[in-house]
Amino acid sequence: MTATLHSLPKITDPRGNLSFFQDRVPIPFNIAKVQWIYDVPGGATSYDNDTLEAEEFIIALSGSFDVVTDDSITKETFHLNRSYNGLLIPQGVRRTIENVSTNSIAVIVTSSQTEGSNQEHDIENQKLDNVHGCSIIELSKHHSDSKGNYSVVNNNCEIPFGVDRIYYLYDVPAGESRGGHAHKSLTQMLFAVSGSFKVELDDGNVKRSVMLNRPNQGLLIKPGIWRTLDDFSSGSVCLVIASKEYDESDYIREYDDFIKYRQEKKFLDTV
Ligand code: T46
Repeated sequence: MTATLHSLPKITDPRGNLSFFQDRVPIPFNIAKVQWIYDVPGGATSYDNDTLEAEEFIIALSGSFDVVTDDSITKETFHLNRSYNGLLIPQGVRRTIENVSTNSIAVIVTSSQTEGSNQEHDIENQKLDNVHGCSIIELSKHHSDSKGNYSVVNNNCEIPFGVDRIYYLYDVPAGESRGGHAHKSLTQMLFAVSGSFKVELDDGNVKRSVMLNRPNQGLLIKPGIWRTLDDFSSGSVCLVIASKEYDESDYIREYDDFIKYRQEKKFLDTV
């Protein structure tokens, strides 16, 4: 089995670009672990896969790098430099990331978790939360002088839910804003893996603003919270780890409907 390149959807509008993938679409596995590599010194060689038992999907969210694969018969080099292309590494194939450009971000999604990472969280059946229930979670920043930094999220371990979908916002023009809606049941973590942006949270009563500007600092957004993202710095990338697959019927896109939804849901929670 050799590695293969896959194109991801690239949804372009005046607010920038959005690409996404989810469990088994178009990757052939369920997402178990997500890691991102950043602050890698230009030209460095970085990171082999830690196990040959897992499948991987690798994306250059920013900048570029080579992925050199070796299935013990053939060695191949893939140059990744587009946010909407991903490289699928099958089980049993060794890989190394090389020739990393300055300021690049590599995202590696894996089909198995880090051993021992099985802390369970229960976010189902929660009552409607307010903006103060949306916390900032600081992930460990694993560091090596020659290889840069990386952060890791395992399903239900570092974050309080299992990952079903990943999407990211990039090439957002200065002055544009994204979001401006709420979700009925989706929980998400937002990371500024490059640059910075502001997130305004609104539970219908209280508004709260959070600035994200560190690749290892994520904002947990619970269901039923209106969110708007703006003040994107140039070259910023918002990586989102989501608890469910894409479903347009989960969105509340009109603010009046959101206020009605909050009022009705609060009533139901109290009976
Ligand atoms: C959120 C903020 C932070 C898909 O087809 N699949 C996907 O996984 C996503 C996320 C979007 N789409 C489609 C739906 C729309 O036709 O892509 C188009 C743009 O989506 P939207 O206008 O919702 O993009 P944003 O940036 O306003 O909102 C997104 C997420 O949708 C939302 O969940 O919280 O980012």
